Amino acid sequence: MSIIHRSLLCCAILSPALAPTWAHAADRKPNIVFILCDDLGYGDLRCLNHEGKIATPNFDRVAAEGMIFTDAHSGSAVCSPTRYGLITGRYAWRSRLQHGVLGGLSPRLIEPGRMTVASLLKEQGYHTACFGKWHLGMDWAIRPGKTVTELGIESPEQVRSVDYSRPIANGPNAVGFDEYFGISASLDMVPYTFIENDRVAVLPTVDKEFPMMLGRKEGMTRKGPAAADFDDADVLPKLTQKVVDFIGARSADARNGKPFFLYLPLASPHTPISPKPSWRGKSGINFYADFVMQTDGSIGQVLDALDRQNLAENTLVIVASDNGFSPQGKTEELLAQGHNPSYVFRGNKADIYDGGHHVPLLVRWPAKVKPGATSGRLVCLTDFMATCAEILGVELPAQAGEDSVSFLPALLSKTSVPPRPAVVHHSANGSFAIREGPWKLALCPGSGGWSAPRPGVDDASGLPPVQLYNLSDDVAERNNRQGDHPDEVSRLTALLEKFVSDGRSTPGAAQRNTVPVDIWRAGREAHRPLKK
Ligand SMILES: [Ca+2]
Repeated sequence: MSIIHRSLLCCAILSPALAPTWAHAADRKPNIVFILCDDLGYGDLRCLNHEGKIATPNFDRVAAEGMIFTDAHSGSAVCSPTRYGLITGRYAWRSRLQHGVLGGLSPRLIEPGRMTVASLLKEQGYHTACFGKWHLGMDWAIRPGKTVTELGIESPEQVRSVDYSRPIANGPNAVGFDEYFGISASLDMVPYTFIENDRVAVLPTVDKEFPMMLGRKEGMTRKGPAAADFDDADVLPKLTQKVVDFIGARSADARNGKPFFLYLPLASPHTPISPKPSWRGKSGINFYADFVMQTDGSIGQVLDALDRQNLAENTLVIVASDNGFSPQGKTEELLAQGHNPSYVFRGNKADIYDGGHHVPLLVRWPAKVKPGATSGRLVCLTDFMATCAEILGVELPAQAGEDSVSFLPALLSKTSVPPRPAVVHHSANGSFAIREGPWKLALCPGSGGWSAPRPGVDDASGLPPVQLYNLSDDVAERNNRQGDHPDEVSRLTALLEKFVSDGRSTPGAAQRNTVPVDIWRAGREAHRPLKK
């Protein structure tokens, strides 16, 4: 896919004070490290929640040495669709995946030929690597006569459908990553074995399952094929070591004009919540809080590795979460200690409420970003792609990054940063919301996810079919203003309909969604009376 270079143009349109710096920086592309935590709540980080009760010195260090975004959102309230949006710059609800998540055996979700952040950066001369939880599907060798669920978690019997000894097609290597090491999906999904590029590292020869939270009897992960030596608690340390080794191995090239892009989608603090023995009890709260602390420790190891190699100055480090806090971390136990993992937001993971998708976003880039900075800019994780493109002075083609808006001007603390166009939110059951300025319109009567009113569980037929909140005076989304502001409801609905029909929410030529999109489906279903 061709990319229009505009480095010269870039210098011409920048302010005179900035142009010489940019001209120099054009020779020194930054290394880029994106650390995506799994189910980490906004309120779990001390730097974002001063009332928080979990020590997070390394997250706090990234914030202190860089910029905090206080109004950042994942493209979805659950794992797979957020990852799709992060990697492609396009909302996942334009893809085949209209609700829920993929399983560990699901086929590839990213459409063939679609540009990804990795393919973009590879084309720009980067060495690209992904270490961690993929959860975007890959084409396993399916045994003759067998099937796996295409757009959801496989059934228990389908775990036997795959010939694990054969290569896997269309995984991370097929969408721009030179190197891949990790697990195919969430750590509570089969198969329990590492994958190195297109092969399982160790053949699964036994069946395993793990406690959803260490030491608790109330739930286990899905049972299925596992490598004999695979242990859930080893995943975070192993991924961390991989990254530390990678930074060491790539440092000479990185200093000599071959920068790296490292995408590190951690599997923590998602279930199975299994901190290593050395972290157990550290928080004094529960094993979830301990696991957050261990995740923080891993981030510290990544930062230390960059320091050791003298790469920190020109490495863009971004830390975020793929969705809000999951109640698997035991909300009541955390609240009892005065720790609200969802901060002041309503709901949690899976929800259309902000607790579902209002996520931490911390960015450190000493060469460019002032330390201790805060931005209230509305950001979506889909914006990563356009941000990378602007850093490199390239223009995205019309058929890439359809929902990606660069936040580089905010990072550089430019004084006149145009506001971001409205952001579309999406919940686990496929409910839509649109947010512009203080207004947020949700096209469903309840949470669209796991908190009350929960679709299919709580009867929402007596509630208004839509919810309109003014977040400037109602950040907790308690006062539905849809009846008072029908004009806002109409305006935001029309804007969302336009984003859908245009196949993009950014300026540019209209594009096609991969499948037809019905923005009312999930809300309509949730608004029907429950069957007795
Ligand atoms: Ca997640």
